[in-house]
Amino acid sequence: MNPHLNADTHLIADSNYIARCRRQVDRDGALVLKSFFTADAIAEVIAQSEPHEADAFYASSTHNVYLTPPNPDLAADHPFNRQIVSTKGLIADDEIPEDSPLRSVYNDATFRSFLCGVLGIDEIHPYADNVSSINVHFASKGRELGWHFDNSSFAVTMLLRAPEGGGTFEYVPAVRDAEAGDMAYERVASVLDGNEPVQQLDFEPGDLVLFRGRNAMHRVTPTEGAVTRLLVVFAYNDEPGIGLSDSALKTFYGRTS
Ligand SMILES: O=C(O)CCC(=O)C(=O)O
Ligand SMILES: [Fe+2]
Repeated sequence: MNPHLNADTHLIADSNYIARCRRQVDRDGALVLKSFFTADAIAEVIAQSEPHEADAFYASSTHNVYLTPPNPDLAADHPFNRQIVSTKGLIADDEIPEDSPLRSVYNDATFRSFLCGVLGIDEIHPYADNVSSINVHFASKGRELGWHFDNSSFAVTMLLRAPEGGGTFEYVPAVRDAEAGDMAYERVASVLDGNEPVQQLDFEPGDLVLFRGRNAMHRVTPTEGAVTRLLVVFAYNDEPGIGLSDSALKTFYGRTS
C-alpha cells in the first residue's frame, strides 16, 4: 500500500468502497475524501514546492469559459467570447522532483484502478507531454482562477495549503452537456452576470477531490491574506498518447516543452 495515503480509512482496493465513491460522484458530480494524504506527505510536498513559487508561470492573457481561442465572427460580449481573468500561477510536471510523494501517488497502480472504478472508465493514462500530468498551483493574495469548464471530463486535486480567506471553490452543476455539443450560452451568461445560485465545495489540505468539471462551471475566488493557496492537480486521460497542442502548451505553461 502506498505510504503517502491513509489506507486504513480509505480502502481504495475494496470493491464496496469503490462502488460507494462511484455512486457519490454520479449523484453529486464531486467527491471529497477527507484526509486522504498523510500529514507527512503534505509537509514534504509543501517543502518541495514552496521554493519554486518564484519560478511559477502566470498566464498573461485572459480566457473564455471554454478555455478556447475567441471566435471573431461573434461579438466581443457574446458568452463564447467574454474574457475571464485568471491570475494563479503553476509549476509543471517536469519541475516536480522524481522522488516527490505526488509522483508516487500519481503512478500508483492501486490508486489508478481506484480512479478508473470511481469514474467508470476502463483505462487511465498520463499526458504524453512533459508538463501536464502533475501541476502545483499557487495563488498568493488577490490571485484567482476565473469561471471555466475543464477540457478533461474529470479533475483530481489535493489542497496543500489553505489561505486565510478566499480561495473558495464555487460551482454551478450541469450547466451544459458537452458530450451532446451543448454550449449553454444563456446559462453561461447568467452565471457570469451573477444571476445563478452558486454552490461551494469545501475541502481541506490533504483531502482528495474528484470533480466532473467539463459540464459544471467552476472557479476559485481570490486569495485573501498573506498565506498563498497551494493546490495539486493530477491530470489523466482515458486514452494513451494524448498531449496538449503547442498552442495550448504556450497558453497554459508559457512554453512548448
Ligand atoms: O484550484 C482548484 O481548487 C480547482 C482547480 C481547477 O478547477 C482547474 O485546475 O481546472
Ligand atoms: Fe477546473
